[in-house]
Amino acid sequence: MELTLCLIKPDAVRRDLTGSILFMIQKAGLKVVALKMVRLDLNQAQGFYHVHRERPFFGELTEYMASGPIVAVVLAGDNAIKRYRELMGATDPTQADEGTIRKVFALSKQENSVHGSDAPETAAFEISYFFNAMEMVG
Ligand code: IDP
Ligand code: MG
Repeated sequence: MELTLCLIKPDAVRRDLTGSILFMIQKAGLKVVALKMVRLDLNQAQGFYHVHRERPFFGELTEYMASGPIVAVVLAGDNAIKRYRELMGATDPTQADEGTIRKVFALSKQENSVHGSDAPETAAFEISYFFNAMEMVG
């Protein structure tokens, strides 16, 4: 059993796609073990994406992530990190496979509707960024 962090990003929450995205995730067999809606301020968005701080899109990305509420979700399952990344699709929705969340919902490479952890170490950091132990069910 593995854990991964999903974020439903501001573009998707704004368009009332939270339920549709959670439906796709649950239909794929990933289990929701923690969930909350939050609004990050700019500092919090910068902290979450600190690995990208040298990238040219860092300023725009963090402003976008702080532009409205997001939904943070911890997903559990066998091989959950890889399975959820496959379900999300490529970062750029024009490159994403048919049937993936980003292919169906994303607006652009930046406003791509969802985040997913990419490795066990990043998943541990990202989950702890949003949730404490009491907020996660077993
Ligand atoms: P990922 O979300 O598919 O793991 P990353 O490379 O980790 O992609 O980038 C983090 C986020 O930064 C992306 O989901 C997207 O919102 C944004 N991003 C990545 N590359 C670009 C870009 O070239 N232009 C604008 N935004 C980008
Ligand atoms: Mg990433």
